[in-house]
Amino acid sequence: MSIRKDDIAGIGSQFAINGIFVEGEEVQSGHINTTYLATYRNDDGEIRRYIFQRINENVFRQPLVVMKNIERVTNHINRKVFRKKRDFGGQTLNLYPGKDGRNCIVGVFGGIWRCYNYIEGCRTYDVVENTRQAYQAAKAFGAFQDLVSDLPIEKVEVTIPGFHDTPKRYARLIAAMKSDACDRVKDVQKEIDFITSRESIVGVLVDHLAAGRLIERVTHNDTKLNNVMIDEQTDEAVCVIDLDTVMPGLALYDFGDLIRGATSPVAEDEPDTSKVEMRLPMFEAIVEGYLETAASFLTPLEIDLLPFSAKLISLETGIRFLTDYLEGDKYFRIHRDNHNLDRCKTQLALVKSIEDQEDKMLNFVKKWHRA
Ligand code: GN1
Ligand code: MG
Repeated sequence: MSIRKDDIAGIGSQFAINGIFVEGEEVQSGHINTTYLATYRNDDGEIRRYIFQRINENVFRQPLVVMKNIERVTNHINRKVFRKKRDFGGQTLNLYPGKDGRNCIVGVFGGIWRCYNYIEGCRTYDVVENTRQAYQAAKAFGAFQDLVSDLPIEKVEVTIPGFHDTPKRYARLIAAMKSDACDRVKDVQKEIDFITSRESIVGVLVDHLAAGRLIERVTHNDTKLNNVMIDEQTDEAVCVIDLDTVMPGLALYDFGDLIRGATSPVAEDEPDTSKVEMRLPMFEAIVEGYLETAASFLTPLEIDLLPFSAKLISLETGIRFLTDYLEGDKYFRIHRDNHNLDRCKTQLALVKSIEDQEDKMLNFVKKWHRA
């Protein structure tokens, strides 16, 4: 549901922000929440912009817990960034409280809303344009993991159980296939065959975790390229956004998702899958950027599994898109018919491209590791 400009002003009046409302517009970003950009003018004429976001309660069943996680993480990061004057681009993500002092408000038309500062002079990219952007994005997500590495894991709650539990995602796809609620299975046999022939890999990371060979850390869990604000002039990553899924997770989920989102020359929903490719130079740039900020806390097994995680998270995301397609497009927002199916197909094409290059990817990681 889209809301009117007056309504955006009404939402804004519930937050503790100064100035007079000038304008507001919806921002098309992300598949889950609804986002608005609002402009305010202060008494001295200065223009300030804010992001208002309505949390999708179908996806985030405990929005107040999501907000608690975000508040903890942003406070933790901002304290450290200011204290150490560490170069993190100067701008950080801040939550603006409601006038009642809480970290979110209940909107006049319902829903849970939060307000962030708009990060000025930056933009996001859906498709990576060069290796510098890939490197910068990876460095930013590695820095994020590093900054929260001393935040005790029990301070961050699980808001979507089993979010990156690939076997659970796989089981849900099989269930969706069996019930075939929308009579769509007949159109996706090729995709189903592709996925089921890879069943043996879905449990690899959760098995390592269960056996104690991998440990949970505070992770971002949604490291899409467009969740990094990149400085328009310098192409440097300034700030990581979209902290909704910050939860205990594996560092490898974040790395894998980065490769998924920042190596292909085309968007996630490209209808022509022949254009999809995991480009090795982008992979190498991401490894270098990520390890620059994350190598100090990663274990040798985590480093060895970097290429595998890229394959697994791409497969997992393909599974999720296909499941949603079979269930009737109830989770990811769609903008056209078969949108989730197109998204699934690009993910599977990416898995294939990764498989074709997995040896080279592993060689690169090992070379870096020895250096
Ligand atoms: C969703 O909200 P957005 O668009 O950043 C999803 C991610 C998927 C991604 C695929 C909470 O992210 O897990 O990887 O779409 N977020 C949630 O594009 O499910
Ligand atoms: Mg998101």
